[in-house]
Amino acid sequence: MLSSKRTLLTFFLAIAKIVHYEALLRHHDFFVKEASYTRLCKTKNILTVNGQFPGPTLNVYRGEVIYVKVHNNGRYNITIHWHGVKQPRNPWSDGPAYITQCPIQPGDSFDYKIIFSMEIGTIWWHAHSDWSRATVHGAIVVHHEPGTPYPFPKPHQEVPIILGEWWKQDIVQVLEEFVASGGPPRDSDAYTINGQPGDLYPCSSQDTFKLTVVSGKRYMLRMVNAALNEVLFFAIANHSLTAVGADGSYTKPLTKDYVVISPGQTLDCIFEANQVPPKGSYYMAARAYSRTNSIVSFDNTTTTGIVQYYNDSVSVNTAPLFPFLPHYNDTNAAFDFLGSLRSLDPTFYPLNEDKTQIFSTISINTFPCENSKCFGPNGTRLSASMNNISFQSPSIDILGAYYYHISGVFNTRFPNVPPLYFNFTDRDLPLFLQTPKQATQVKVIDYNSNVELVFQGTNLVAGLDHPMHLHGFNFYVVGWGFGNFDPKKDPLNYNLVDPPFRNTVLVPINGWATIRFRASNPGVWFMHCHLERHLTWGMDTVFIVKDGKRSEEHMLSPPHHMMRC
Ligand SMILES: *[C@@H]1O[C@H](CO)[C@@H](O)[C@H](O)[C@H]1NC(C)=O
Ligand SMILES: *[C@@H]1O[C@H](CO)[C@@H](O)[C@H](O)[C@H]1NC(C)=O
Ligand SMILES: *[C@@H]1O[C@H](CO)[C@@H](O)[C@H](O)[C@H]1NC(C)=O
Ligand SMILES: *[C@@H]1O[C@H](CO)[C@@H](O)[C@H](O)[C@H]1NC(C)=O
Ligand SMILES: *[C@@H]1O[C@H](CO)[C@@H](O)[C@H](O)[C@H]1NC(C)=O
Ligand SMILES: *[C@@H]1O[C@H](CO)[C@@H](O)[C@H](O)[C@H]1NC(C)=O
Ligand SMILES: *[C@@H]1O[C@H](CO)[C@@H](O)[C@H](O)[C@H]1NC(C)=O
Ligand SMILES: *[C@@H]1O[C@H](CO)[C@@H](O)[C@H](O)[C@H]1NC(C)=O
Ligand SMILES: [Cu+2]
Repeated sequence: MLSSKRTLLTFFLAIAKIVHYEALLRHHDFFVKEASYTRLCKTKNILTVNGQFPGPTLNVYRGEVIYVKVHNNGRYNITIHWHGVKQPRNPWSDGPAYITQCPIQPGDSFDYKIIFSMEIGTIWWHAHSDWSRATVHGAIVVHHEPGTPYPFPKPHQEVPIILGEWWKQDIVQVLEEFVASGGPPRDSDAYTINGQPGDLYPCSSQDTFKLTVVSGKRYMLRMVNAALNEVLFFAIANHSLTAVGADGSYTKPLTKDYVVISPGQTLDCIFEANQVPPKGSYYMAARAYSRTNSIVSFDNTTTTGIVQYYNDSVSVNTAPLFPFLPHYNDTNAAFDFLGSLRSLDPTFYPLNEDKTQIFSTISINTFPCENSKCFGPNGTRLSASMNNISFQSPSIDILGAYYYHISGVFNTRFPNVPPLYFNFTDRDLPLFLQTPKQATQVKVIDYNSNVELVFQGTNLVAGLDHPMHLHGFNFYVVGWGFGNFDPKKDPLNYNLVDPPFRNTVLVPINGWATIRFRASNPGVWFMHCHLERHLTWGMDTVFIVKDGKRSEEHMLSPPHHMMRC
């Protein structure tokens, strides 16, 4: 009797635990397949995960390990990257095609082991092959262990807000046309909020994303910029936003009327439903931040969603109020927000000692046209580089080549400094500087060394803001500024107290940014501009972080199902 009671109790405890974890499954299946979607009055097939656009949100606890089996039921090669997940010692499941794996071919599957560590809040997942990430993406929400409070008042509801970019054309065609032309890509036709363009676009008002709120409650927006090529401003009319997290790390609360989010970045923002009756309804809206010269065009449309109060009879027939958004080219507004984010983490360490220092230019470039039919400036073919090396994607993955000692795939000569110092941000630069070298060059880094990397934007071809993303790490953004980096003066102003801890830094147009991280994660880690067109053009490199001495400082062995190219 007693024993059966005890069994029963154990049983109920087990049930309670199962129920608690039910929503947070450790094994997931992602079926990559085409599905038909209608946007902007036009129906087309897009690549999706499980037929959903945006794809499913993964909910996990901090420090968990989960498995996602990706079944490629589509027509194209694909890989998935877990953006912002450090994957300690496990580059095998990081995802970028030909960097850490061969793509999953149609009909095949691959089981990703995703190792979470210190990430908290919102990060995301997306395809990392060709331009499939346009529609193959979704949020990852990393929750606290049960019972641990947030470092801010608990929101009433948490809502994913995934910002995307939509083309009427098939994205495979957009990419092919772009590569063939040598010019810039065709601009997108719309931005989207949770897959919907919103009612400023034709045929879209029916399905505009709506968030119904209760007066007096607090809401947390779990925001991802999944757009391919544009940094975005976002705001909600009459409601300020308080950022409390960025790129899977808490920030000191930062309250603004608008936020800025680059491709690759995530933000956790809280707003209060604080309007008094008649409460009305309010647009949330996003549009591009794109400052450049006339060579670069961009999609200047605006996507909207609606914040609607419960039980509000007044607003049903009145137009929602529109928020203030800074002008497209308002660099000061963009960096007023980005430059004010501060890390909350009290364990910050400044990484001052024994630094490996790298100074890398990031540039748009041109090649002479091979067939006199190129649409870059003056008939050239556009390109991009870091330290004048335009990264050439190999046909055997770099991780496999490194692990199995296959020579001829890459070399380790990525330079610590640019080949030439010039006035990087000058208005007029000589044309001979524009042509880069093409190569597959990586940077090898000792285990546990402190790395300091200064990105210097240049005004070659067109100065632009570049969101630079590093796999395998978050880094501290200790400084940034406009113009040329001054190695004597600028380090004196570094924030070595509470710099933001990010995985993607927006380097200001014709300016610089300095990041620091400890290379405590052995493996092969891609570093690239998260504007998809610049990634394709070669604004990329790879860090190989060597194994440490002890076995627990070694890269894990490849899983037995790892495919080889
Ligand atoms: C797909 O991946 C395989 C394996 O790497 C490769 O041989 C093939 O060329 C790829 N196909 C395309 C269309 O890129
Ligand atoms: C909302 O904001 C607009 C413009 O920013 C302002 O004119 C209006 O008074 C505000 N409405 C409320 C209800 O706060
Ligand atoms: C957007 O760009 C188009 C084409 O360049 C232009 O005609 C239009 O005026 C622009 N709209 C806005 C709101 O700037
Ligand atoms: C909406 O109004 C109904 C009826 O007055 C009330 O029962 C309900 O609680 C209200 N809902 C909210 C979310 O305020
Ligand atoms: C931004 O655009 C406005 C309107 O097109 C223009 O007047 C202004 O000079 C631009 N500012 C910068 C910094 O390019
Ligand atoms: C570099 O170029 C900028 C923009 O043309 C100019 O203002 C600055 O004076 C130049 N710096 C030097 C050192 O020549
Ligand atoms: C990049 O390298 C090419 C080829 O060596 C050279 O022509 C060009 O001037 C270099 N550009 C810069 C900015 O260093
Ligand atoms: C195009 O050619 C003209 C004339 O040679 C030159 O002034 C201009 O800088 C070139 N532009 C680019 C982006 O190469
Ligand atoms: Cu870029």
